Amino acid sequence: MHVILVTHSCVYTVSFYHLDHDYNSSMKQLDITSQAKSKRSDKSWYILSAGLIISVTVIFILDLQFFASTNFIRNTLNGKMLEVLSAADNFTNKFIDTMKHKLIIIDSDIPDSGSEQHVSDHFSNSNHGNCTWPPLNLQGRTPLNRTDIAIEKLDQKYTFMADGHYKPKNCTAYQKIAIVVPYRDRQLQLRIFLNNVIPRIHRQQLEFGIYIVEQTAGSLFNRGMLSNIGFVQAMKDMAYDCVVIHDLDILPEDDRNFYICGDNPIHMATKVEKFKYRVPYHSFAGGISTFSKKQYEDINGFPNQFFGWGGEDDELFARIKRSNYKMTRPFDAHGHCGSVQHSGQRTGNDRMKMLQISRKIWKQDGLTDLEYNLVEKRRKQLYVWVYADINMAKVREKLKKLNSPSRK
Ligand code: BGN
Repeated sequence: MHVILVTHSCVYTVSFYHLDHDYNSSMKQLDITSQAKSKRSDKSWYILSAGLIISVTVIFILDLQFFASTNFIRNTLNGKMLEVLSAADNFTNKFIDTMKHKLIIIDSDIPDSGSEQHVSDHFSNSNHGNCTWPPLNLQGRTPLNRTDIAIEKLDQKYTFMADGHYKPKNCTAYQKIAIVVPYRDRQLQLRIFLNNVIPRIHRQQLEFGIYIVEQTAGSLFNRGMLSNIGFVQAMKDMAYDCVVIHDLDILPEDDRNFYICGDNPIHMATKVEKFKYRVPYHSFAGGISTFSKKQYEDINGFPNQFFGWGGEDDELFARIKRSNYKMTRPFDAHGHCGSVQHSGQRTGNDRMKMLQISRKIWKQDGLTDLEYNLVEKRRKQLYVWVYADINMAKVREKLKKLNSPSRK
């Protein structure tokens, strides 16, 4: 952090000095009078000091923001001080805006070392549309809207959507995005999801389709498999550039956290409210993550074998690494996500064991062996409802074969 700050300060000072130096040399070439020269060199001190003052102020504000993010200080500060810090946070957000093309690559070989290992430009795919990018009407960080609004009212609010799809009218979007949401029995959260996510992606001027992938009653909830089903069903509809696997209850609070794909998968749910706006652990890949079609196919999608809560996102992170991708995260200040409370899910009791087995069978367990029964696919105004039946006994039967000693 401080290396960056000191570099900043040097760059400012040196550039101010150079500005002045260039000015002086051009004056020399014009052969101006010595009086004018001495006036100019007096001025150079002003410019140099101004440079230093600006640098020190920027360092101070960035430092405030840095200290605000450390637990110790956060826990010991009272409300007043937090107000000051949040003002500093806002200032930094604006300052950091100039860096919005950057993502941070997580180096999973260095656990718990913080995420700021490398900064990469993720826009190398040149096949972009002609809508202004980055979009001009972003609102930065705004709180979630938690009001429960009836679906009919939401339909009236978002008339720009039809058949669960939106396409900018006057330009071609930067990317076409499929939002895939594994779902079961959470109608209130669904309405809040739609009322927050739709306007945010709309402001990002992206073309998008929303797929709510619901699992029939019977088997334990399988987030991984529902994600794979959503991926397949979305790609059947059109050539999406990017698929976003999105939890229903984790919602971005910042427009600058873009629903897009890059050269590497992107983990968008960096700082989630329910984890006190901190990354819960270094390789956390849950909540919201984005993949280009190729990336999702290269990692063989999510595992199908994780039934019940937990573990499938850890296996996802491992797949990304095994496929020589690096998970990336939005710039620190942009990754805030709110969470919408709901009652707990049944945990997957064998998830530790599954994580072990998956290391060996991941190439056979995922998109490549996906089997399900599509009960219904219905296009509503705000989303495509995919209703799928997953037969746990049958899926687990496959695991026995994949994991049999003769195949090791
Ligand atoms: C982890 C879960 C993740 C979950 C995060 C955050 C497991 C695997 C066994 C260690 N992983 O503990 O799936 O996203 O918590 O809630 O349970």
